[in-house]
Amino acid sequence: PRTIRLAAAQMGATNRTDGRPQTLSRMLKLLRSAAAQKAEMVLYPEIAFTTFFPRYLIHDPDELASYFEHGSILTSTNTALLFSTARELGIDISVGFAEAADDGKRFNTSIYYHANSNSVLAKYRKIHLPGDFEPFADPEATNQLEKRYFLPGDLGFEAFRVPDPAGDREPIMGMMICNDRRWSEAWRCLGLQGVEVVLCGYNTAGFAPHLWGSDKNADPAQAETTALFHHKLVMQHGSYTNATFSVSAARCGMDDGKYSLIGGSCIVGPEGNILAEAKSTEDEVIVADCDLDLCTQGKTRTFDFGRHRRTEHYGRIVEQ
Ligand code: CDT
Repeated sequence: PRTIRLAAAQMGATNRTDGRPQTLSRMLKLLRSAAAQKAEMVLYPEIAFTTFFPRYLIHDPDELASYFEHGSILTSTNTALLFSTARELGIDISVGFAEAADDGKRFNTSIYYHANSNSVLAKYRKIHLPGDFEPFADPEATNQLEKRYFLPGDLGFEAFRVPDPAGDREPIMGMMICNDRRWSEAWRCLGLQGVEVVLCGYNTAGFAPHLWGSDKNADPAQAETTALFHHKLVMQHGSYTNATFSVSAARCGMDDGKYSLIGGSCIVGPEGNILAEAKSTEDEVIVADCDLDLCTQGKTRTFDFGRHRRTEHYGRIVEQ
């Protein structure tokens, strides 16, 4: 078996006023917990170092800039400690953050940090940006202004092999970010590269009727249940139909005492089975042992793409 122990570090409420040191110390605590449980890789949520700021219409450029990471994520004062600690503990990290690139472009990004080589092995920039450019007219609505603050990712869905100095497990991994997980095309692009572990951090609103286009008078608890159902549905479906493990990590809880985000961080196997699942909507680490060889069954039988796909009929998928 090619078994690796994977973890998700779910993060609970993170408010607009929370200082970065406070949030970073929570991330370090989660890192130590994952390492103590002998996880070899831990996934953090989308935009993990701050609150989920795309929900606010921010006019002040300095405030907006404060949510972004500028320069090298490995050495910047706001983030360096996470990576140096991961290196000391010998645990890989995948983490999401708002990226201010050197050319001035801004992306919703995640990276894979490889502790052994102290390097960023792969970078992904979110492709499916949900929500709107303009805020809703209703001041009570929860906004999702990702189209305002980010450009669509320009790096594609590139799988990558993670070196395994201790052995020959070398998992093929791929990253997606939040809304990407709802799109079968994203999964298939990774699946076609033989992906064995898909990593996906997310911030998913619970009760937010404007965003979801649902009834404003709906029961908030029922709306949360539906949002959680859709999250698990796509993680399990994507994992199964691409014969891959997946790890998802939520930023969740009640931000600013007002904005609810679902939990439900989970690790899913290649048959679509849930192997581990968060119980709370707070800071929590989940772990699972994942034998990558279990992907072989799906990849060589039901979802052997080379033998069974009928691409001559799929043209519409890539038409504009
Ligand atoms: N962060 C993110 O991508 N959230 C979206 C919300 C959808 S808004 C209708 C998600 O797909 O979970």
